[in-house]
Amino acid sequence: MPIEPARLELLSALSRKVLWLSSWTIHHANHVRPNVDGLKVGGHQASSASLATIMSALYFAGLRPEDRVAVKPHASPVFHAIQYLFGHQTRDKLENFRGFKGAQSYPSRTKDTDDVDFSTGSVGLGVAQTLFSSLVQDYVKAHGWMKARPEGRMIALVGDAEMDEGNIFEALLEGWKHGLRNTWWVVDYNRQSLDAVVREGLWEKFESMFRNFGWDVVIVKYGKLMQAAFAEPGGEALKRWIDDCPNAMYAALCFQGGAAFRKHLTDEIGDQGAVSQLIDKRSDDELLALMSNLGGHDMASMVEAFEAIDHDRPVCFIAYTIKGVGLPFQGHKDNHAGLMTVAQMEKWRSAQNIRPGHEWEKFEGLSQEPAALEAFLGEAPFNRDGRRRLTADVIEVPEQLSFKPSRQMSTQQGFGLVLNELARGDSELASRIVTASPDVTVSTNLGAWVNRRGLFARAEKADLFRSEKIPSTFNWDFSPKGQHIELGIAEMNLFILMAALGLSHAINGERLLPIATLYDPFIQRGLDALNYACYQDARFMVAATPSGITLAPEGGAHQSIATPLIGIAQDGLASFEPAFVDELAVIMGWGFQHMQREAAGEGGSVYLRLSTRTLEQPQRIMTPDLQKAITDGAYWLRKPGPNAEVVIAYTGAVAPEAIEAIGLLGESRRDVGLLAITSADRLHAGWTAARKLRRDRRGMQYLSHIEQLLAPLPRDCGIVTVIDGHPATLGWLGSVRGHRVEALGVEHFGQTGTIDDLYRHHGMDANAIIDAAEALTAGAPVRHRKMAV
Ligand SMILES: Cc1ncc(C[n+]2csc(CCOP(=O)(O)OP(=O)(O)O)c2C)c(N)n1
Ligand SMILES: [Mg+2]
Repeated sequence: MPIEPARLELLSALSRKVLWLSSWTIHHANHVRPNVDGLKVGGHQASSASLATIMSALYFAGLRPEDRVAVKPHASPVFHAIQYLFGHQTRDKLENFRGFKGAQSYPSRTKDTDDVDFSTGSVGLGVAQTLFSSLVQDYVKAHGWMKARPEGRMIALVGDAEMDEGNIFEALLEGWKHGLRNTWWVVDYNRQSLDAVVREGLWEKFESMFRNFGWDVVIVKYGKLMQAAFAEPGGEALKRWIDDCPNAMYAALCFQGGAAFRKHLTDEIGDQGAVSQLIDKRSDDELLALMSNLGGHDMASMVEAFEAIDHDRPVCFIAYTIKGVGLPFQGHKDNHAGLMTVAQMEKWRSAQNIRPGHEWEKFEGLSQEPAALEAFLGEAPFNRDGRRRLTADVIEVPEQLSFKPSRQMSTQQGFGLVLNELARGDSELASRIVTASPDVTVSTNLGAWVNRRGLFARAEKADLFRSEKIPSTFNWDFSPKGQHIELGIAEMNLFILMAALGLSHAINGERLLPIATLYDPFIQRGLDALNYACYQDARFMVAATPSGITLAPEGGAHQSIATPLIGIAQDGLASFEPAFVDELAVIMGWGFQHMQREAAGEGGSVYLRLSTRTLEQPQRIMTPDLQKAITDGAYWLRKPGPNAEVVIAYTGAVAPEAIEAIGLLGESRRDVGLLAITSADRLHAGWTAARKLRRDRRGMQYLSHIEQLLAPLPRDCGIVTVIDGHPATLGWLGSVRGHRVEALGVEHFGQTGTIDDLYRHHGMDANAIIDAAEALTAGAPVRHRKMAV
């Protein structure tokens, strides 16, 4: 339906205002704000201008409150300008764009105070997140939790060069498998990236690819001015010229202006007849206005394109735009970091009737009645219900999670047993757990959980092997009530799905407790998406198994060395590497609570680094004190005496080697102690926090957990640390109280063999631990473990 003229006028005025405010925000940050040294920012003015009309069409007309948007990173100033007009962003924060606590360079859910649905920054990830968020909405709906809430559309504003990111293609494939709905991707087809002009004909590739994956494709190429000109005599030739014009040439002419267009058009299609007339009857300015009236800059075309969609199929809009449209560097290939000079800005300001000192006023320079504009903004469907961030109640977690114990177990097995126990029960906790795995469901021990809880799909699909009565250990039935989401082998998808599931409380008002399983080394394959999920404060649990070299004959390609360091360094992720299953059960219980803590600075996601190595399990009562020590990161498995000469601090699957070494050391070294470290990450974070607290509040006596544990050790006691991972993970322990440390672990890839072979090879068997202890202590040689035969 054609848009009413009065509405179009208001929308166009607001869109011009958005372009002004976003450009002024960047200009202000660079030229007006005091102390701008070092804050010179480009990368925004041109990239933002590209989307000003499209985003105005969405936010002021097309969007509904339940819709959710991922805005391409460099359109952040446009987003903030729109929020400012809505009254959700302050002038103060705009004036402080990119400054400390100011509006963020890239829209951020956690750091911006206006209504950001999905953070963006690392290109490609926000795009995929909309797809997975739509699947999560389907999940919530199928489980009967949508109540009266209407389905929202998940919308991404995508840069054309952003489409180069592989994770988008991985997501597309997964979306197709799951019958994706309610997802719109609007490609800002300005044919420019950061460095260059994009390849010719890229739109055709996009079109066929999206159609292949079951998407509708809407191409918005010509604005209304263009369409009207095409209908004039000679218009056909003009259209043909536009279609044939190479991207780089079109961009260059947009930069050069109306006269340059005139010269090229006249030289190439001028006919002394209708075509020449079409060109000649326009002034240079009019000709430039016509030639830059691509669909993405034409309010009426964009609103009509959005409003024409009356179905829930996924849609890709390819909207033709000019990077930097309306600004002096429009179309220039170097414009990504381009900034208007003060003189250019002055000129542009007066052209828009904006008085000096009135730049931030909402309706300055617009001829429409402020009251009419204000009323229009208040009635915009998207803005009607105010802020759209939802909340959900906390799901209760039992005091202790149980599991069927046996004397010999691995932590990976234990993980399956804890989930199996949850799956057998009917707790609210179990009903809110959603698992997902990139094709390693069974090999990471999720099988028992999936057998009981089933796989998720919007439509029932029975396991054919079961219906054919062919014996199989696993029940692979899909249903809308299923609680496991089957994914193909793409770890990026896994973590973006975690980001989507782990924000369900804020987006759908329904809390989910997502658990991802994967092989530990492949954390690195999905690392940017994991980081992205944490950056957005999504809440999830990752069980990564098998890990380290302990997977031994499984092979060098699957060994992980760096992941314990990732566990320490990744913000928003509490990392654990338990040795025993009773510890794991405690950590998982704590983890489900941690995932739900939402007070400022509290809570987060959880990473469990697990192992396939079967260990003799300790027979002990789990006391509250022990529970707390496990989740704080460490406890004495053997308490050192007052004159301890050496202690061994171990993490994870190397526990038997540490225990054996301590037994042998005890014969000739005094008061030896054995420290079980369940989380180097929590220990380190606690230590840092305590030091900061003591600095901030002088005189405060508070000691962190690791400081308390190490406090009784004599000054010259040595510490041997050992982990199946990089030795730096625990090497810092010596700095806590000034003890000397020998840090053992893995620094080189790839050797395969038995666990004994590899522990010996990497110097982390009992003998190596003893050697390290001897290097730290004086005294008689220690009896070594028998050499392996
Ligand atoms: C993963 C990642 N790599 C690189 C960048 C740096 N970067 C930011 S924008 C951009 C190019 C953007 O081009 P396009 O998506 O077409 O957006 P436009 O600027 O044309 O609006 C690049 C390479 C990034 N933000 N994220
Ligand atoms: Mg581009």
